[in-house]
Amino acid sequence: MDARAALAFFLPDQPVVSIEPLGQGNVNDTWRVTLAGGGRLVLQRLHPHVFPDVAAVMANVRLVTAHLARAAASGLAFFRLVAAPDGRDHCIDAAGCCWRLLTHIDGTRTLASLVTPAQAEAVGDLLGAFHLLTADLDPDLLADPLPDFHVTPRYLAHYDAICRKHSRTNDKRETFCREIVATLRPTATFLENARGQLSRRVIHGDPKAANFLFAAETDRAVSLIDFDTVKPGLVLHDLGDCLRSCCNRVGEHGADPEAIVFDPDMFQALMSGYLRRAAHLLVPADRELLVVAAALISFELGLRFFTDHLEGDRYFKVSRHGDNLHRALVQFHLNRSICWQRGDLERRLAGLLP
Ligand code: GN1
Ligand code: MG
Repeated sequence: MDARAALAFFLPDQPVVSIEPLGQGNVNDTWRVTLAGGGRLVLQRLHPHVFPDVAAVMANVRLVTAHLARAAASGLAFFRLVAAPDGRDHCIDAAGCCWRLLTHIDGTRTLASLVTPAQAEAVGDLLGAFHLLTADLDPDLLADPLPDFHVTPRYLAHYDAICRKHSRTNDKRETFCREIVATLRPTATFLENARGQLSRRVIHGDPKAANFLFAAETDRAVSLIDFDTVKPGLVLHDLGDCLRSCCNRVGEHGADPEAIVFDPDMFQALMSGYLRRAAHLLVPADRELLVVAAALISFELGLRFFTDHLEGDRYFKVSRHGDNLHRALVQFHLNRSICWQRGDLERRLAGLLP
């Protein structure tokens, strides 16, 4: 099925003016659809290998979007699912791919990476709002479409299995990655070992910079998108992922991985936005392990990119072989930058806490 055929399923009688690729997602395919009346919608095809349990993903998206619909009054607007005339909100094509249609949030823009502390503060504020708005949603009502997602030791076990299958090359960058993984291996269990003391809740799962929508003309963050990874998890999975993404001003594809810096001013701004709204959601162990979580999620994502590179780019989209190796280097250098600055970051965080 192609995008036009999928649209005909959802909107059988609506003339479509254009269908253009949208965003830079690493996994799914997304298009912006413009209808004859000028209305816009977002069409998506889920990656069948990454999301084998489509029913679980769709059940979560349905539950969370309905829950967030109450947020309209708070000045935030979240997308909704658009159903076909027969009421179905997704369809599976002959190749086994899932298609769905979403409302478009007009008057907004995305940023592949953040550049100003004001943007980071707005993101922290919105992530806090998302956690508050979903605080009364029992995490156990959600399905778990990706059971090992953010369980770092599982990614490490998979990496080990892949290394056993593939012989080593002499590529210096691959050697660097292997050494980093060997060095960081003991840190992989840090969050898993502390699970009992950490807040478990509904998480977004992927609150990277590009998943926040900003108002077209200002640095106000007005929406959070991409709910495929919404699931029960740790608040530190979300904060760690948001920090590793938003405090890296050159983004995940930064030209020179060795020059990647985790920006402490962006960290302070993001956390001040989050804490102003949602400080009471964090327990003492969440606060103690926050900087560790940012370092760990950087390591984890680097490990995921590097493993996918070794496996032949089966999970993350690439334009050429080597893209995942480059992305892995960026995350490993980011981890180093966080570790070098840990004392300063923890002092800054302590200064923000009530
Ligand atoms: C993937 O597909 P996208 O771009 O929303 C990945 C995230 C990573 C992110 C890094 C389901 O997200 O975990 O943090 O790339 N999503 C999945 O850009 O694995
Ligand atoms: Mg995502």
